Amino acid sequence: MRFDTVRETDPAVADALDAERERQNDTLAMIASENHASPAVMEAQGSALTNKYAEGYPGERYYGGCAHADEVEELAIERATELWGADHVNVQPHSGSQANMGVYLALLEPGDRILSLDLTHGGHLSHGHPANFAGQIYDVEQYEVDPETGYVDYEGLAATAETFDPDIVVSGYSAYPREVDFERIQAVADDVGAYHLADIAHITGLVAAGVHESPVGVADAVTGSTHKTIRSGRGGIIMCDEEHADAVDKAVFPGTQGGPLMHNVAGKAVGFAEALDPAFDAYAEQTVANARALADQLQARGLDLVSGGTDTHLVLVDLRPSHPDTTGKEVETALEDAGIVLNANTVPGETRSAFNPSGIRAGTPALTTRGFTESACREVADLIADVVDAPHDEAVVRAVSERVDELTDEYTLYD
Ligand code: DSN
Repeated sequence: MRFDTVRETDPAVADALDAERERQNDTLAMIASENHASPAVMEAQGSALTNKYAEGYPGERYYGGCAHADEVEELAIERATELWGADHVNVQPHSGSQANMGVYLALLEPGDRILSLDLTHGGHLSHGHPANFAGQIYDVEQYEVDPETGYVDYEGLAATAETFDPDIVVSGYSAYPREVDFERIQAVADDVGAYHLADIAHITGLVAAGVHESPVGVADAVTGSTHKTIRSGRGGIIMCDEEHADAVDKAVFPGTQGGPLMHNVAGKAVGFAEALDPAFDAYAEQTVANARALADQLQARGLDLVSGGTDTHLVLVDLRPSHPDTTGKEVETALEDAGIVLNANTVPGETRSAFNPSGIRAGTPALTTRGFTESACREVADLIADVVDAPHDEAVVRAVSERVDELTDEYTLYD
């Protein structure tokens, strides 16, 4: 894709699109929620379905001309059902946050109580942060990770559930490197008569490949995003038992959304088919092996990891013990100058601000898509550690940048 047609009519946008493709080719994408979709997924997302309104569901649309929209949505549903094994799937949410909104609308009343993990401990805005709709519409209490271990404090969660009496318990996180014990959280929800929403936005691909425990069939509802570890078209998904199917569908449309983004649903369908190929299971396993290699080498270089390692696709570095005067933002900026793109992140017990926090989060889904294996990830850990040790040393940043150039040439992305 060279954006030749866009260039004829809109060179300014074509320049930006070309530059973004080059940026992705020439840098290491280590934002844990990002991945590189295949050319087939991107082509589907750029298709004529972007023009189509298809309010409703296959076979029951409010507009005419939906035959092909129906075909595509049915394929996405069929493939998602095969990947995750849910009774019912809704592929229309525009994003993971929209998927969560749909579940809340389906299962809760305004003012009901949500028990979820604190944002600075790895949770997500849509789990009830005061700046988010969920924190404004619902009554939110939060649980935390154990400050000693960095693992979810399951006992604290159970104790808070006893006193708070939530209507829903939310599991599944955005900056949590360890396997989530969905069965244990379900038991807490059962004890207090609450629903359980498992938000697997980050780990959809790991769950589909069987390298992380699945909450499907355990939790009342499972939400996810479709472009992270699962590497399909951009957007969200909801999975649930038949019991909640009708309420979930009505909550997505007409409850919280209008017309589905059918071009993105097409991208989901294409990406889900790719994920059904056995090669995807190997990809997901390699993603976790790469994150472990990254974690081991970062630790060998003296960096402190929340929870001491990872079971997933991401690591969370707490800079305070090893580099008390260096902030996550300083490291993020210096690494971007060197061609390694990750994000500054809050850490449990955060003592700085959300904009300039004490940690960095790094993930391996996109590097693994490029073909990186453990040895290359260990080298990337060394490059990151070099910059963490000297974020303002131009010679260090330049040396890392030169090595990144060699790595991106070796592990090619898009032609
Ligand atoms: N923005 C995503 C992440 O980086 O985790 C979550 O929505």
